[in-house]
Amino acid sequence: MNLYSRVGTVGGIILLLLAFSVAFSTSSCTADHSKKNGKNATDFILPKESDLVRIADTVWDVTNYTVYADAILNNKYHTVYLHVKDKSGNPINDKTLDFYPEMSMGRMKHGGPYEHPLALGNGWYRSPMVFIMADIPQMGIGWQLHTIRSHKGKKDTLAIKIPVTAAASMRTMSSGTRDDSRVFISCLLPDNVKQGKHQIQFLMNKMDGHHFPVLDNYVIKIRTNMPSMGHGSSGNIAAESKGRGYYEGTVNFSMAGSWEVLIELWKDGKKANQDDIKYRVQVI
Ligand SMILES: [Cu+2]
Repeated sequence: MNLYSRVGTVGGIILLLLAFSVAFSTSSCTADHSKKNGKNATDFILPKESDLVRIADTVWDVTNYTVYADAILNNKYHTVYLHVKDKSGNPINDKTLDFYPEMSMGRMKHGGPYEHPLALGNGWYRSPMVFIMADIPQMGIGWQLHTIRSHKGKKDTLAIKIPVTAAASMRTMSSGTRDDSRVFISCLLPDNVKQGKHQIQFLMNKMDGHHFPVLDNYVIKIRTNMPSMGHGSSGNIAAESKGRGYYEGTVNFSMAGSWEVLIELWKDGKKANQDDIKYRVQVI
């Protein structure tokens, strides 16, 4: 059974708490901050503010911090941006700036998959991240973006509240696996897509205490189903590793309507996922 698809039910929350209390008892993050590995020059293009959604705004130590994202934050994969300016509106480019997402659920805290931010220039920083659950009202602060600045060898952390609501269509699923225990598979497909063939991308991470290392050594097999009509489609191509935890394949929605994308995680020629993994897609 899939714990993370059942958040919202009391049973699901209790199971989640049990799972997290085991998983998050280890020490804090000491990850390597190698920020530019595997990046292309085109990765540094500045975002257009008008294309982004403003998520949060705060002032700290006479500096303005504004969080933006590709969309209103849901419990799924997002691209998150931070724009840092001084009081006069001048951009602040700080090579030491770092940030990471963390969810506080009362007595318990956990993170999610993310990459250390890439400094784009002009005060902009960008990181992909996966919110593995939505905020739960009445249970702790919820998700925050912890932003770290270093001055003269001293580190300061600013926690910026970033609301994360439940996705209309689940895009981040979890499953037990044979070799990597619990993994998270985020499908990057939007809720609605046009009829026809599409590239389909996934990000795959395992959960290792507070860390969510990427997994590159799987093949993600893809099948489709149209529940109302009892058929699938041909022309689906398994998603192969592209590095940094990303996979890319092809999915074919041969007509309009409600579809399911069913995936299997294969490793060393064997099916490795222990839970069913299914994404719902509305084809228009
Ligand atoms: Cu949580």
